[in-house]
Amino acid sequence: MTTANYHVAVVGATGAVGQQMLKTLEERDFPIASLKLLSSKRSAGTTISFKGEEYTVEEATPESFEGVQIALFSAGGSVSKTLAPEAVKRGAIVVDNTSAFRMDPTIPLVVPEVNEEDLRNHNGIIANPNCSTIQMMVALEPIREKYGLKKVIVSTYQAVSGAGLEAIEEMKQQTKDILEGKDFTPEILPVGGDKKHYQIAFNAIPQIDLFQENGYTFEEMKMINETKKILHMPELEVAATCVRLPIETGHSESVYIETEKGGATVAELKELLATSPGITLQDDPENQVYPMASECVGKNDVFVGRIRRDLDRDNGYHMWIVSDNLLKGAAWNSVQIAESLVKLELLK
Ligand code: L14
Repeated sequence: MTTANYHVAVVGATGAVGQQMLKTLEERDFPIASLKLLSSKRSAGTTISFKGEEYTVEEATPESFEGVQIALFSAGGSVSKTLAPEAVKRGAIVVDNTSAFRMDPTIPLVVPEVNEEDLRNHNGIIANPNCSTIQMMVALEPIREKYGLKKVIVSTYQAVSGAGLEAIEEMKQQTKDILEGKDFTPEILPVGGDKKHYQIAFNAIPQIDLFQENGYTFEEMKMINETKKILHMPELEVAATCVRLPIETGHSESVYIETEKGGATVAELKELLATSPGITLQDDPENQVYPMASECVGKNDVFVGRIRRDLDRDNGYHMWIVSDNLLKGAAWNSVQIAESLVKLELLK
């Protein structure tokens, strides 16, 4: 391990993910020589405290990245598209938490527990996968490695914080308005940029991100395509249905898989997952032990439970996978990538 300290920038520092990035950098005691907090013009001027010091958030411009060695981006796809190449031009490595570069074949898409070695092929930008994809990858990789994987069918139960601080506010205000019998007008969810908006309080909305021509949403296609890329399995059969629930933070997933080799018992899968990196097994039906969104908030691990053998197929399994979408789904995975870059001596 080197003992160097690094010049770090966080782009989108005032956002839901940016705030968790700062908290995570602090907690992990990432070796920081200097820290720049950047944002859109709108949030510039805000002050944020980090390790007891006050920082003023500056508007991100190409020149902001002079002297920066590692930049964590989470300010939306268009900011990443324009500014990430500018940061790289100035010598920084970018860890990008948007969908801007994830499917670019020249850019590694990394979950450190799964494909850390892909970092070695980077050209300046590293993509952080979608939150729902990340937690599923951590749980499935040990099973893929030992038993092979043929098919994955996932349905998600996603929290609103992935859509940002304004979406959280909308859910809370709506809940209050409904309980008080007041009128309200949905303005953000399911997707800020789409034509219609629907009630999220006391509801379940089967749309996350925009619809694609094939009838799947972009969030569903992200899960499908990113899974194949991270596992290096273009032939893997994957289907996804992504649903938004009125939960502030913590994504849950009902996942059905078919393994290549059949016959593993539930006890064997439990033992495997309990001893795999980044996973906490919570699976004891007799004592009503299973993962829940409300319990995962603030924790870095992926929680797995409800593991059952399919009743009709001896290579089919069902499970419930839960994680904090702002941490392992975003901020922690990004900081973990930064730690991996240091460990692999890829950060100059
Ligand atoms: O692809 O609305 O990084 O919850 C993650 C969360 C996009 C939208 C991504 C949401 C996103 C999303």
